[in-house]
Amino acid sequence: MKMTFRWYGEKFDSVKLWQIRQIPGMTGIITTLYDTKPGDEWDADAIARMKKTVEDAGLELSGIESVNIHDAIKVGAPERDRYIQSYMNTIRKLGQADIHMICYNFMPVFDWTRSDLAKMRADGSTVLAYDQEKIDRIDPQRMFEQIDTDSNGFILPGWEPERMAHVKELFEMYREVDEEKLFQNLVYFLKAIMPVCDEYDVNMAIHIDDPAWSVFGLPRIMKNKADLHRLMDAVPNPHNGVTLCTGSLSSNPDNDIPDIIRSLKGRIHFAHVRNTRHTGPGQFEESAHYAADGDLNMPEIVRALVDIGFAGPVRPDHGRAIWGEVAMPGYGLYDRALGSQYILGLYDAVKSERGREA
Ligand code: DNO
Repeated sequence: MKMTFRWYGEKFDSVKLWQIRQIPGMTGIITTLYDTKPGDEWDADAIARMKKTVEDAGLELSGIESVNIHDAIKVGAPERDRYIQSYMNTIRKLGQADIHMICYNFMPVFDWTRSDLAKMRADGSTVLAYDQEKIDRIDPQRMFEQIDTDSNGFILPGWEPERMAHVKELFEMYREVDEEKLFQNLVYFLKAIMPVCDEYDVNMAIHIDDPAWSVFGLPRIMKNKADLHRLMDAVPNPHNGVTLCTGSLSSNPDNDIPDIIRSLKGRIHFAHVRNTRHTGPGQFEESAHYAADGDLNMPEIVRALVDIGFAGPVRPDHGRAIWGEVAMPGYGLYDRALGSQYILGLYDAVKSERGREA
């Protein structure tokens, strides 16, 4: 596995590439053209500049998170073919630039959802948290306003103000879309783009729904092992794969993450590794990556990734806000740097164990 760090670009991120470079074992960057909107066709020069910036800092551009999908594709609107065409053009340009992994999600309206962006812990650090009861009491438009106000002046991924200005219309678009329709629209999209992915060897890696259940009555289709396998089987091309996000899967404690990892051998193209702590039914908070700080069996998760021979990019996922850092919630430097070292420590331990067994 290759250790990577998510970075939003010079204009949008408080973290600098030179800082990321100094994290031991860090080889790559996961980034995006953060000022593109879902549906935009990416510009080849902008891709080249983004890549050069990363490489000039001594790092590799290991993949894109995300090339977001236009809602017309998700709802199966008549204009979807036009948007699929422009998505294919973007894939082509990324492939030509030697970028071979795209993370995306197929969640309606909202990307990930949290009720709290800065929940205070006993140690004075703050974390992202989710409480279904709070979500049930809030109107989606208010939810966006709250997220926008609490995000330290940063635009959060998937919560672009331009889209959120139309929350009501977006909900309207999804009125007739149930889980089955959404799934069929995803399959339609993937079948259409697979020939370009084959030609340019680009891996598509769908992100798990976060949290892994329906929010605001909207359909969610990437929630568990069965959902993932249904999609892998519906489009059996190896370029159709998964972003194995441990935090999102763990929102539902019934998900056995090491088992899911082992069952997806060859189809995991990207891994987000983080830990969460359940505080009640439908309630969790993100914790430090260190296993004992949360509920996840982190050593077993890393062991499962080694077992399936996972060689793709992995990144520490959301970190706590610590040491007074002001950053995009979840995306500061310090705790993610700590997280990466913990994951690498587990990885080294598993590898050396294996060496002794061999
Ligand atoms: C949140 C992220 C998501 C993720 C997208 C992938 O912090 O995990 O925004 O990047 O769902 O498209």
